[in-house]
Amino acid sequence: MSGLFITLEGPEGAGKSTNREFLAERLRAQGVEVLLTREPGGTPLAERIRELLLAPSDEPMAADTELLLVFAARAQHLAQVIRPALARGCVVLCDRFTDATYAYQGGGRGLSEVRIAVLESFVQGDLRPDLTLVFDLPVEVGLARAAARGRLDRFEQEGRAFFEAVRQTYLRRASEEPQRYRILNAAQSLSQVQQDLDAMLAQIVELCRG
Ligand code: Z5A
Repeated sequence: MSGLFITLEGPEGAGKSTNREFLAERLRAQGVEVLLTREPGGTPLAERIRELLLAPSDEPMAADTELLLVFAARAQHLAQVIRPALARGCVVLCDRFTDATYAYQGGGRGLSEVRIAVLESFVQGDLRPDLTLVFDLPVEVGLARAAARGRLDRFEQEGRAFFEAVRQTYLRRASEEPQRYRILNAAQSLSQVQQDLDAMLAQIVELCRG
């Protein structure tokens, strides 16, 4: 078994958190050693940076500050959790990673993708996910799910155009590199989404076994 890096991505309320547990359980049942983690966060220090990123504040956060905080948390997460787990041969299942930076800070905030790519190389070197599952759904469906949960975080307070740009960035990136991405229709019922994940399982286990 060799280490494998799988990321879960998608706009608001797409069901990543709900489905990451499901996928981890399915993989463990196949004898795969899975480490479940998330971004921003995944270590105590990176979780503190997450709090800074998500908390609504009277002082507007500059887009560059947001970008640098995201990558600062990522550098810590890579050093403390992701790289050591991959070196041990684990399958790392990560809820959001750098595709989210391209989608939110690039698409949503309008920051240059070239600048994001520079930071990506600086922080990650050559490390990229082996497989990325994009949970895709119309913006209004995702926002309704997020709103039903109650209090909105700093990102969730953005408008529809922001989330449309986020969604379109994910879809564009997936179409540019189809061998890395799998798109799931996350607007379906949860049981249907999980049937679709089950249908991909054999392929994912095959990848895990190298
Ligand atoms: N961010 C960034 O800007 N740049 C970066 O580089 C990174 C992140 C890494 C935190 O991420 C924020 O950080 C995020 C982007 C930014 N923006 N926001 N907000 P997060 O992943 O922790 O937060 P999130 O995207 O808001 O998560 P989420 O809204 O919880 O989405 P989710 O995990 O995909 O959904 P869920 O919690 O599994 O499901 C949401 C609700 O829908 C829940 O009540 C479920 O029971 C329900 N649900 C799920 N699936 C279904 C189906 N199929 N049918 C019906 N209901 C469903």
